[in-house]
Amino acid sequence: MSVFKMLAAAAGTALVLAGLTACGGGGGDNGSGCTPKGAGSGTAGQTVQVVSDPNTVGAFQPKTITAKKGDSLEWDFTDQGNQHSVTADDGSFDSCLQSAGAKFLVTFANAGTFNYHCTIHAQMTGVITVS
Ligand SMILES: [Cu+2]
Repeated sequence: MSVFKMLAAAAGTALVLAGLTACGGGGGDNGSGCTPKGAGSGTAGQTVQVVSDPNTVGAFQPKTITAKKGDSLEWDFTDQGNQHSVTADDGSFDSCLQSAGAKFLVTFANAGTFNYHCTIHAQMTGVITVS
């Protein structure tokens, strides 16, 4: 019985702490702690589909894409079953997790090779080469 009492006491303490934390937290984000960044505006020259895939849960189609400096690329989220993100490996852009129907547009002002991935599916990767 003494063990049970200790567990009950610990649970009570945890509840109090959780309550304090909730009071101190400010709202404003989408609940996942992710704020989209790097989104551009305008018209996309090319579109990458974010689709479901039987082997990797999701995939970017096409996986590799080439663009010219100043071009904009748009990602269209079409996977009805899972959320995905378009997240630059270097952190320069991040769509955060999105559901089917969402779109994310990035303008590439500089030449270079930009690797990106989905934050929750390690096998989902893509590469943009800007010249
Ligand atoms: Cu994904």
